[in-house]
Amino acid sequence: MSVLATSGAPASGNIYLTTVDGDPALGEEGYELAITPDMVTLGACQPAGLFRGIQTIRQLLPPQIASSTVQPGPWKIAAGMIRDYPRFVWRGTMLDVARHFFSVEDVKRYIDLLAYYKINRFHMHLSDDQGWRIAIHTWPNLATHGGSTQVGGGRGGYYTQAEYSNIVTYAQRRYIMVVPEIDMPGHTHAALASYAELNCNGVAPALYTGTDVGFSSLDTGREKTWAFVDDVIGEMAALTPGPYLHIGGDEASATSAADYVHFIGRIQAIVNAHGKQMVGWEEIAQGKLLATTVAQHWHSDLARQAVQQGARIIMSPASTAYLDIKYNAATPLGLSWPGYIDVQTAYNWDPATQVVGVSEGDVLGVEAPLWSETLQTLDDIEFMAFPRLIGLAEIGWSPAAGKSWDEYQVCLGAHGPRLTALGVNFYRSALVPWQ
Ligand code: TNX
Repeated sequence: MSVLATSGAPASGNIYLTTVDGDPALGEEGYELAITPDMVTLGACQPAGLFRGIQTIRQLLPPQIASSTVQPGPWKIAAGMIRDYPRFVWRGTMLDVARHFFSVEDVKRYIDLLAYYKINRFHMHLSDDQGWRIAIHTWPNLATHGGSTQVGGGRGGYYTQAEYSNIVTYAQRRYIMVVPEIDMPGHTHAALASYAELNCNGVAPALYTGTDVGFSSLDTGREKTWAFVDDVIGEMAALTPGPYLHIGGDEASATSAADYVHFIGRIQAIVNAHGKQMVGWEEIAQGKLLATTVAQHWHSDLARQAVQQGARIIMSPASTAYLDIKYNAATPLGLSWPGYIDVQTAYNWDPATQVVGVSEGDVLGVEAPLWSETLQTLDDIEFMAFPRLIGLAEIGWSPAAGKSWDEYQVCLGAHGPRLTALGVNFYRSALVPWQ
């Protein structure tokens, strides 16, 4: 039986949550936990802090508490005091729903797992050459035609705006901000295949189901393109309660350098006109950036140029933070273009020392992208994300000073029974002493 009561005078035997007289130094997400033989008191300044602290309580209780079936207990928790707050405000992961499409149910399940590890940003890669995954009312063919297939030629899919909003609300209730990405001016083949008038030659190409990159581009000199961009950004802004819209901007090798710079400047103004801050992959630093714009580092030193323009950086180095990269040569799923990323590599890096000229104060936070060229099911997602995403969550939350693989691997090993109880299809890396 579970009982939730509201009271200013909790009796012993309870778990007491309060934001009354919360310490402002804890910030938005920090919390204090006092566990005595009598009761558990969780205090925070903001509701988000209580939510994060509840995840800690869940993780302090025995692993069986996470089971979906009724367990006998007893539910013991060690006594002690915890004062805890994050190092970075942006602790994210990205899911590519364009190369392969994932259902609302699968996405919600993934969001639940993100919440358990205090991830607070969920970046959705909603469009790419192989698929357009969000209904845009002013350009309906994007979803109905552009979303109709996926890598390998299977049936794709798309979210209606109501379904998408449902995901956003679901995440919000877990204090996770959804950051939508519409990738432009490259990675736009699905859009070009959906509307003839977006193409230089006025002809819509056939849909694409391979895995090449860098071959498509919006025609940046065409006014129809700008009507399209403004409509899409406008609808996405209306669907987005958070301050950020991600415009992609990566691998635009089919766009000339001059057109690219022009494109970034103009789309940044459009994003701002719709009341949002632009986020883009670090290539956007070739354009003129506003200080409110955020660049996402993945594989070059362009992030430094973004910092020189006053922009802040999300650190997603492909060689350590990418969840779609194989753990090792034997991993059945994933890619290996930046090498392999075992569980130790995924944990052992520091966002403040990755790129020369990008230091702690320039870094908004960290994000682990999961590209889905080779991933088709929720089981596949879980296998690539877990346990590496836990390392990313740790990098984003804990101070760099206390970092130790020797200690971390033991803690991670203790999460084995928890992941099992949660039903997660995780990779049992031989580097980890699983319990
Ligand atoms: C590079 S990372 C890409 C994606 C691919 C990914 C595969 C980035 C901004 N672009 O288009 O899916 O590599 O790892």
